Amino acid sequence: MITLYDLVLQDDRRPSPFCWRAKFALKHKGLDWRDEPMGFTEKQKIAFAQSQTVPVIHDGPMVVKDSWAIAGHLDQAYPDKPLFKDATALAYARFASGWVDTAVHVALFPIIVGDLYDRVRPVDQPYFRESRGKRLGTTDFAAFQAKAREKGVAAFRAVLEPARRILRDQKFLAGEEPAYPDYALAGGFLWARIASPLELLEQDDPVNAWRERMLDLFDGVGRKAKAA
Ligand SMILES: N[C@@H](CCC(=O)N[C@@H](CS)C(=O)NCC(=O)O)C(=O)O
Repeated sequence: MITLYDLVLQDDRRPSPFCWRAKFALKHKGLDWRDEPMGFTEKQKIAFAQSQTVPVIHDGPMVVKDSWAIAGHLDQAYPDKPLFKDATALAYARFASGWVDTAVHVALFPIIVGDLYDRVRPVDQPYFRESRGKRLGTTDFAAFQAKAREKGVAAFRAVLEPARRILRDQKFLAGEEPAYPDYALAGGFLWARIASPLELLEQDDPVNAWRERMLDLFDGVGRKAKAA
């Protein structure tokens, strides 16, 4: 059985967008796994993988860290129901993941950071304050978030335009069926949903309809996850 090390917040909330990529990849392939929750200050749990971040998976003798490497491992070890059908699908998935990492997450983090901090386990809050405080230049995350939202929600919606253009014409980023580009973007939305009650999208946004489809996928694994 595969073990997935997954970031945990208060009340067993599991927000990590990268862990969601791994979970969707496992579901896509119809693979079962066992979750091992890891708080921000429990890095000793993943020391065996020489990793400071999750996801990490333990799959028999194989230890794999990093969501992208995990997707590649799963396709190699379990060729059925490929995540990447061909070189074009692989390139598109890489592009979409890179776009989510560098544009979508970057636009999202400032507008949810205060809510996220409130849901970090108290034992992990000093670590979060110190590490994210350095990144943002302040530890007053509530004030930072309030200021960021003044322009940040509109900016976040604008960042989604490339996805919106595709989703006007087709059900998923990958076509009629979801694939890794969808999982990468859905990970970002699950991060937000689990960390913050902020309503990110307008009702009539095609991205909103897509997000609903993504929440329903695989027996509603995303929808059933504890939200903010
Ligand atoms: N490139 C990595 C990024 C993983 C990552 O940043 N994970 C975050 C959770 S979303 C983490 O483990 N952070 C631990 C920390 O900040 O100490 C991947 O794709 O797996």
